[in-house]
Amino acid sequence: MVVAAGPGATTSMLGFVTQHLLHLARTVALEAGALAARRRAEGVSVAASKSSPVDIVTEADRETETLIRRMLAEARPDDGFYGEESSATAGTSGLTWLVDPIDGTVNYLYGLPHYAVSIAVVEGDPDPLTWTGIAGCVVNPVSGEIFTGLAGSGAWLGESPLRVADPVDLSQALVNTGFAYDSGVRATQGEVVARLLPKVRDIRRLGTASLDLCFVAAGRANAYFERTLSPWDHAAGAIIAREAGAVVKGLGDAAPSRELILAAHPVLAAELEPLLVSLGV
Ligand code: LIP
Repeated sequence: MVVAAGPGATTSMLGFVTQHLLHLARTVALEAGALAARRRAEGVSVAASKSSPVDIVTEADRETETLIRRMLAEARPDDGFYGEESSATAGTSGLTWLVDPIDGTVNYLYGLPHYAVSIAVVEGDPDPLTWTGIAGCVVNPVSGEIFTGLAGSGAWLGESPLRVADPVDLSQALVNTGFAYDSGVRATQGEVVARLLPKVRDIRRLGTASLDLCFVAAGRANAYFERTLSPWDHAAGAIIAREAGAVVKGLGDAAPSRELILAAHPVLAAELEPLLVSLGV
């Protein structure tokens, strides 16, 4: 990992730099979360729809991303930026910030207290097939929960270390998933879930991918899978889940991407993936 620490950088210096990146992600996520919660209390309306009539953005999504972008640019002007609500900017430092200002926007619109600010920094381009995750932070401003992860160092909820749940038999697994904004894709995803349901303990559709990944990290779910996610939806949560001991992958040897993200204890993932494939995921 070459984290702009310069030639001759010692391990402790790299550790210091990556700790600094995590601290920055956390500081910015908390400030952004406070803004999103304030706007929620003031009342939220739809500003526009994006890929489909149900894929909406609110003014608060945009305002929160503007705040995050400004704070990151002030602290690290040479880094790249790739956020859900604004145009991407390439950097010169070799690092890129992946930002979802309000993950779970539909929950946010309906006043469901389950949405999050998700911020990650990766080495390389904002491409989940090639990037190296360095640090991630996911904040739920309503619950006050702060999930963090630092590559090679661990994952935490607040100050408490996170560990995935021990593997269970598939029939005992609580599985989180989600559905796309495209109604045709949703129809297929619904059929897969209908076939999966009798084979697992139960399904949870909570509406916020970053928190779904953190819940796997915290043992609040045994597994999570979803198709059609964007890089900003899973960048931070994937680092946190991996550092808690989960495998976070795509199909076969692929990295997680729009095609599929699957997160679970490695033993459970090895059983769940072929089942999902056989069910037509
Ligand atoms: C959402 C994800 C969720 C998925 C939704 C949407 P957004 O992200 O967190 O898991 O099911 O379709 O992609 O749009 O709220 O940032």
